[in-house]
Amino acid sequence: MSLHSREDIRKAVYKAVEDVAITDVHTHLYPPSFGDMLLWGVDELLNYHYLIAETMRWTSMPYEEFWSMTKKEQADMIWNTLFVEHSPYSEACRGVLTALNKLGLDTASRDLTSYRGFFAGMTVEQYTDKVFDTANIKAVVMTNDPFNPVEREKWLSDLQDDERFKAALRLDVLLNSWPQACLQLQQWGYEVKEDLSDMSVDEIKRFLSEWMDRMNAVYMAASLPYDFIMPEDSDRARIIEDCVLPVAREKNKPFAMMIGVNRQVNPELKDAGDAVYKADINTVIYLCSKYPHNKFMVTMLSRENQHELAVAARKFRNLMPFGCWWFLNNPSLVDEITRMRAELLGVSFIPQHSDARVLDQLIYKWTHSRRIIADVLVDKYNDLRKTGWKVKEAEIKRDVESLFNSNFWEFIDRVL
Ligand code: RAT
Ligand code: ZN
Repeated sequence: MSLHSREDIRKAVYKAVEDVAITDVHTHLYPPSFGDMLLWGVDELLNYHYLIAETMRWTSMPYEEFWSMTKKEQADMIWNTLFVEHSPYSEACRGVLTALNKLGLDTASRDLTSYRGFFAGMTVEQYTDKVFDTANIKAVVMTNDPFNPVEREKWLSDLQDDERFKAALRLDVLLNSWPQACLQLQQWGYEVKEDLSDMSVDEIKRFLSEWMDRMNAVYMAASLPYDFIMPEDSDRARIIEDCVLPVAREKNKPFAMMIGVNRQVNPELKDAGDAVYKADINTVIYLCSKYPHNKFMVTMLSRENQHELAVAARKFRNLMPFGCWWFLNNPSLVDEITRMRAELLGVSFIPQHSDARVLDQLIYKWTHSRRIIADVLVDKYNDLRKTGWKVKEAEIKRDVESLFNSNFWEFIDRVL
């Protein structure tokens, strides 16, 4: 059926975006079988590091004092500071309210105790089903760190499989702290030396290959600083070129690079202490052009890098830009970045990931993102309509499915 007015298009786009079952390509979630590693419930929602940073702006309490409080006390303080004493319209605050509202709780009551009661009455398994259902999510990709001792034990034990949770092998320790990773690998029996001899390179490849298989990982990933430069004479560059990329190619899986963090500008804030600075797109260009048979998923943290990343993706079919990451996951920036990507790349990108650290965040991050992306698409299809092109409902559905789900899976499976 073709659509003859902006209003017809709006309805069709909103419906397609509402109905599409999403693959969320980057989160920090785990299945219920990972026990305490899966965070959920209102106290965790309030203790999100985005909200901790916002709370600390209002107090002169020493940071250690905040960290020594119980999780419930911290949540109380965050609630009072950001929701009671001031209006909660920052994106991270609004998100808490969207999640509670979609779960059927009365946000008008402002009654934190009653919200706590709601979560206390549910098992994590029931709640996981409810969140996937409410947010209409098909699958989420986790962040799986083999150097985290708690996580490592989970993978070495007899895990129950949950098809909704896909693994991604996270390599931050290997790439950003090689001496520490080297010691750890030695303790696990890999014959590696700090000087990265040929034997060490083979052993790192063995480690990567074993863990890709053990996790059945859909990609390898790392968060990289703003001064990540390649080519470069460094341990990180050598490990990427000699170990990560050969294994990624052999397994035909992407290497996901999340570039632009300015780490721990305020260490007292812990997870909330990282900032952003613009990175060098030429590093991405170097990798994509030197390794045309490797696939790269890339998200960059600085707003300044977004245009050049989209242009780079026009040049390299082995480059898939994804998501509006962390400080970019705000309505005004998601709108701007999605519009620009649509204009430069058409349908061939992954507009968003949630980065959810707390299960409940899937609900709000996707409610907010679906709406903004839908509004961009309405404008784009309406522009097409004005040229005389027949805008068809089935084709809108097809494109929406690509953006929110299948572009990722096709990229994962594609052989270059
Ligand atoms: O977005 C975040 O929550 C950050 O703290 C990071 O986890 C970032 O997304 C990352 O994956 O390194
Ligand atoms: Zn993340």
